[in-house]
Amino acid sequence: MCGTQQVQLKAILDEAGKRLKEASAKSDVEDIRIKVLGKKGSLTAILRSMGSLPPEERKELGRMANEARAEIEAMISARAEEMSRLEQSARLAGETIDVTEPGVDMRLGSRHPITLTIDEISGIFMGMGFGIAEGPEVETVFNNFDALNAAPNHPSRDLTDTFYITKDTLLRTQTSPVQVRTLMGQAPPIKVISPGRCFRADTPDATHSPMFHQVEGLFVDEGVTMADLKGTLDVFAKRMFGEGVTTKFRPHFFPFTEPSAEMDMSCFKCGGKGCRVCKGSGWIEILGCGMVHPNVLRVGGIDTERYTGFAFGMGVERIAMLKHGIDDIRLFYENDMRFIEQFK
Ligand code: 2U9
Repeated sequence: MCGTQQVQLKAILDEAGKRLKEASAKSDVEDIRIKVLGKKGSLTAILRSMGSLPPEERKELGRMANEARAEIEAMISARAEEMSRLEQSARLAGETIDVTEPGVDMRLGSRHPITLTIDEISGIFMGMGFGIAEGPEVETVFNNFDALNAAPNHPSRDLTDTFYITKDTLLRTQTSPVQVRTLMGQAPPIKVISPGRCFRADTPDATHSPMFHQVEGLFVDEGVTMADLKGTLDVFAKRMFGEGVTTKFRPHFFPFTEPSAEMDMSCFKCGGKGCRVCKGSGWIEILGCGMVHPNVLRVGGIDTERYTGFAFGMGVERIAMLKHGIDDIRLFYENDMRFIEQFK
């Protein structure tokens, strides 16, 4: 009986040693501990079976079993420690960062050519003392038409030309209502430009879009004359298109200004000789302007005997198209990065 158990003890010891060597994770080591030393383990079974042995044999086998147990426990804890070390170094190797690897390429965007053009125009007028005024894109019919001296039957008021929201509100057709708000909200001197988005019921083609941008300007003070208007807008044309350009003014009609004019500049491409850009004429029309109509000044409660003012308006897309040689307005709204990125 005792001999058999001694053989079994040796087998358990050898088996435990072999399996511990083969273990590849800490959990394998724990499995071996349970199978040998656990409640139902193989060594525990031998210790339990000793009760039936005569006292001499029991003592001898007990000593051997305890030695085997101590040996197995030592093997287990040595192997468990080794496994911990191996697992930790494997984890650290997995977490290693290669600081020499190239970083992730961050794609930088660029400002839209319309934004760049508005910024450039604004910068020029700010340099001449103009502030920037902004206002809502949904406006009242009063601010958009009535306050600007537009006759009740003016064609731009038509349902087919303007996007109405209700009978009394609409998408602004120009940024003038921003200056109406400024006129009604503050006393002269007033010197502002209003850049922003405008809307007209136009069918899109190479030169028309139902959504477009304008920069308008307004200067009201004592003694403001047509000479101030011409000087200011001539400086603008030179700063925007080159010091070599000259300007001329042709009479025109707007309900909100009197007298009114359109300003042409000499062609910045050919110097006035005539080319594709100026369509052979040597001149390019760039904006509309005029002396603010007294009826409009009166809406702002301004004393028209004491104050006068000039105003102007330009289409941002047109300026950008001229400056960069763009032949189709729709390119601005397609968001093709190959187009937009050229204007950084
Ligand atoms: C107030 C008084 C007067 C703004 C002006 C123009 C002339 C003009 C057009 C240019 C091209 C519109 O985008 S476009 O089609 N605008 O020619 N705008 S004077 O006059 C004002 C504005 C506000 C209170």
